[in-house]
Amino acid sequence: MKFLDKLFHALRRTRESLSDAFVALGRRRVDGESLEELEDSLLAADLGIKTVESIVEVVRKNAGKDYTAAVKEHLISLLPGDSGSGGDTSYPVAVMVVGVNGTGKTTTTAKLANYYRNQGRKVVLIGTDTYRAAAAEQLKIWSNRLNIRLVCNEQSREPAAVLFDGLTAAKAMQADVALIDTAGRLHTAKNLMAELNKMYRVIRDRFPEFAVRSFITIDANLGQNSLVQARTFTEHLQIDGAILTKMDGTAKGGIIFALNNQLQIPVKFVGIGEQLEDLYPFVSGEYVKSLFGSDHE
Ligand SMILES: Nc1nc2c(ncn2[C@@H]2O[C@H](COP(=O)(O)OP(=O)(O)O)[C@@H](O)[C@H]2O)c(=O)[nH]1
Ligand SMILES: [Mg+2]
Repeated sequence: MKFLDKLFHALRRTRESLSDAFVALGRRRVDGESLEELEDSLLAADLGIKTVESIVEVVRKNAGKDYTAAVKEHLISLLPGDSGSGGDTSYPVAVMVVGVNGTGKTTTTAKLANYYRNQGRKVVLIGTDTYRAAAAEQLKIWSNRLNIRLVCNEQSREPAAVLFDGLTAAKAMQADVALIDTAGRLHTAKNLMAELNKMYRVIRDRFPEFAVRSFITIDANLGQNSLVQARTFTEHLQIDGAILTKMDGTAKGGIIFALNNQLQIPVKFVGIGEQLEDLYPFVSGEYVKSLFGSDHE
């Protein structure tokens, strides 16, 4: 299956939740009542109140005309531009993958390793989730499958120390990309943020030759709740982009609009499955086309 077809397939439920709303509207006259129904349906797709209100406004302004085209254009304008698509950066780069447990950090770290390697980059994996034995094991399996070097230390209780070792190895190997899988839970969110900040400083102060990027994984299934989680991270850490995971199979994919709008975190990648290649470097025009998808129908 071609990749864009796969993306289209993965977005099916979100697309249905959006297009159902417009199909219902299309059968009726645009008036107060039908617009209110549109608003309710769009809210159910987790677009967030601000985004929904702006869409309804576009429909209202274009009532009697082809408002679908205007809505598509409007949605594209709400998404980050394509210049920042994927993981663009200078090299070498240390990429921290942060986020709440279960949102897909470890899987995404492996997918990113695959992505960067396919771009011709030399990659190292660093496993700093030293709080759970299973975490190291999971990353080890990916590293074997990818045949990419992994630096981790199950005996260590010091993520920053493991990171230091990992970056030392990355430097010695002249790696282009060091991908850092982090812990998602400590005793408190405060401890977690302090730990992540410490790691950030290790890169910045001890390995200044590395650019730093931190990406937050956000589970699309959590809808608006995921924004609350993400806000905690952005309040404490420099976050350069979001990776929206598990977009396959969810109807709540509208969250992508709220994310850019409310938290000003540009989406860099979208996870559309559990395999290594199931990572989509985000391009807004393509994405919106997949969400409405008349080309494929
Ligand atoms: N369907 C689907 N599952 C995903 C995706 N990303 C991660 N997962 C699954 O989500 C679960 C948690 O992922 P994991 O990487 O362990 O999360 P972590 O706790 O943040 O490291 C695993 O079962 C993954 O296979 C995705 O894009 N789509
Ligand atoms: Mg993990």
